[in-house]
Amino acid sequence: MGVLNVTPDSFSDGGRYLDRDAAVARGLELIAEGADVVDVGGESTRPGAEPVDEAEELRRVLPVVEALAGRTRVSIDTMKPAVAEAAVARGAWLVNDVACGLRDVAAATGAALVVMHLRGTPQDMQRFAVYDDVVAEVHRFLADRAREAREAGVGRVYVDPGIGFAKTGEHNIALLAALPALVAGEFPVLVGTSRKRFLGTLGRPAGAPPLPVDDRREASLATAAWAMAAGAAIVRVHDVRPAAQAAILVGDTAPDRALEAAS
Ligand code: HH2
Repeated sequence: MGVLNVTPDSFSDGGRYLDRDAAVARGLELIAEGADVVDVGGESTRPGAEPVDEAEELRRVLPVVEALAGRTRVSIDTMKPAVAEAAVARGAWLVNDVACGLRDVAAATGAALVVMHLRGTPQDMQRFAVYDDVVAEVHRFLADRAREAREAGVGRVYVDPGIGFAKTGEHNIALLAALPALVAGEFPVLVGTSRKRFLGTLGRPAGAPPLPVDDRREASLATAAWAMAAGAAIVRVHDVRPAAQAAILVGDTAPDRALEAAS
């Protein structure tokens, strides 16, 4: 899954694809690099991000969803029911529900759904990064929400531990280490680590500032490869080409594609 943020303020690509044509061109580039799904978002969820008005979010994402939907599977990354509904009406296949509020839209429209773990809102979520047992609590939350979605009539439900959402670096690492247990559950797993802050702190002295976003690519790829090797069905990444290569290496794609790539 390639990330396409049609926003001025996303933490790693904010402002680069705010223009419709630039966003569509980037979406086509992600497909050419090997993305099977393009995740279109019009509102940043980074810690402290400013909320976006519904009309503005619709204006940002709908033309991009519409242009890409005929060419690949499109996912809509939103917290607003009206945005999810309009995007599905324009061809989106998946509702990426980062705030656990869009189950009924997916059920009513027939779209697939991602249930992601989050506490609070992007504005205040880091205040809630307190757990007795982060793995048990997140896995239980996901299983409960995913079963509810299935019972509400959603046909395909993915679960996502929400790396970086109301989590410390230690929580993120514990959840990544526990991916095999999540994969062993009932629902296919989606994981998004790409360029996130905690990757910039790995191996750094305590108190040192995290590495800048552009220096988190190697750790992003390492975690994507780990997630695929652990059996994640979808990894959400900004840098699709290396992740697609890693998918072949870990045998995540059909053997004939791996063979083609090797010849
Ligand atoms: N992470 C981000 C946004 N959406 N969706 C899912 N399912 N899982 C994630 O881990 C996830 C997500 C944050 O990354 P990004 O889109 O790059 O930044 P921003 O929220 O600032 O637009």
